[in-house]
Amino acid sequence: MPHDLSRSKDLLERAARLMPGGVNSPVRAFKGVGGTPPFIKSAQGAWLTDEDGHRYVDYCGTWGPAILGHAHPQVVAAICAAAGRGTSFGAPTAAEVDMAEAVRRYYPSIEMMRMVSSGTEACMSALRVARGVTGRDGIVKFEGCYHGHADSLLVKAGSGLATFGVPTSPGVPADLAQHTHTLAYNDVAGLEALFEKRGGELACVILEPVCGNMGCIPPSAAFLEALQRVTKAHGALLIFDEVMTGFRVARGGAQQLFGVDPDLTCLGKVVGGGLPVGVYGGKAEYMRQVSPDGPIYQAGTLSGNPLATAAGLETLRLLAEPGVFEGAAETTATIVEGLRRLAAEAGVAAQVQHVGTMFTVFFSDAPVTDFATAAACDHARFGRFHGALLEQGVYFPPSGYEACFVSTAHGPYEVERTLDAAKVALGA
Ligand code: KE4
Repeated sequence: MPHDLSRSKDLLERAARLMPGGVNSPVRAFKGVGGTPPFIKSAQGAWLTDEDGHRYVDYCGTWGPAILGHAHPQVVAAICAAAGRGTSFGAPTAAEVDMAEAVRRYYPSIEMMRMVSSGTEACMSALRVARGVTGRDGIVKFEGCYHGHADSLLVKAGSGLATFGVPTSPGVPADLAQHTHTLAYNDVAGLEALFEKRGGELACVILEPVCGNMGCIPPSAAFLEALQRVTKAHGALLIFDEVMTGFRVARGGAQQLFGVDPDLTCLGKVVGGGLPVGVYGGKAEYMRQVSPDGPIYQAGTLSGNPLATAAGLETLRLLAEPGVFEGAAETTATIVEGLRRLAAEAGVAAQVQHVGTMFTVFFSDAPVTDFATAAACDHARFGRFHGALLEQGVYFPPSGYEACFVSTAHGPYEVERTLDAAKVALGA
């Protein structure tokens, strides 16, 4: 008996008259899995509550930020205290210095940085720095990787676009898109050939160092080695888009996990503790080219906003405590092992791929290593799996091209509820 979503249905009808798809970000519309998206009324710890009173163990984690769970009391208190001192000044604050010093401690490669208000802004600005310092227009990205919706990056983007099967977005000027070269993730030969042919034109390579926007896909060691080698050999910058992987695959992100020293890094999500924050930064020689020190322009009214900075600072402070991240990573491993066991027992072809506190269930009989193999998975089955989980109070991200996120608030009870629901949903 499908659970009653009357209030959500009514709200969706009203919303759809005023917002495309009735949502403020496409993937929230559930087009990738079907059905009515529950409108969420509140969230606490690992749990969501929708407008019809249904509760769900949450694995969307607001797409990554909620690593401490929802409405963590100390994060909420920090936001409230900041709000009482004023929500925005448009002037420098001590908290921004504290935030930059905290980010630097976690990411030694980020010698200098700039705070912005979203991952899109961070990636867009990092591209501009790479193009500005090299004087080159060409960029390289990988099919299925998503770096926000800046024009140059909406070329075979993953995530929402992949769900809609739209390889490029209308509205992106062709003479801009031509500068974006798209390769297959983990394609070492393709990367080497492109640089052999066009190395002198390429400003940078940008990638998700562990993919999350076509599901959770780790890089091969050979791919990571080639990325560092060819960018250095041809004077192009290596940009790690760690908006999702930052503080998720390790406290210090994929660059800590894999021992890579990228030229530029983008952060978002966790770094803002659920409020709008992005960060881009890297080697000082490059970042000193950014206005007002240098000629590369970038600005933002709410950049370094006191509330977002307070939420981010408190999140990073709590995450630094020994055992906090490790606990969420251990919980993730327990869930992943349980899902693998249940799929095997049910005779279901599934790859459960995970790194740190993020994982994806791919319905495929072979490991998923790039966009082509992600697209070849049984996404109709994922839609049935997702719907059956939702009916039983477990909320996975509404697309087979996304990653599930585990928080420090997920405990044994949430794991038990999740695996019990998955046992049923694997038969859907
Ligand atoms: P935002 O502009 O959405 O803050 O960040 C863009 C972005 C950049 N880089 C990576 C690796 C990202 O994952 C994202 C955004 N992630 C998606 C989830 N796949 C956000 C969810 C959505 O689009 O609604």
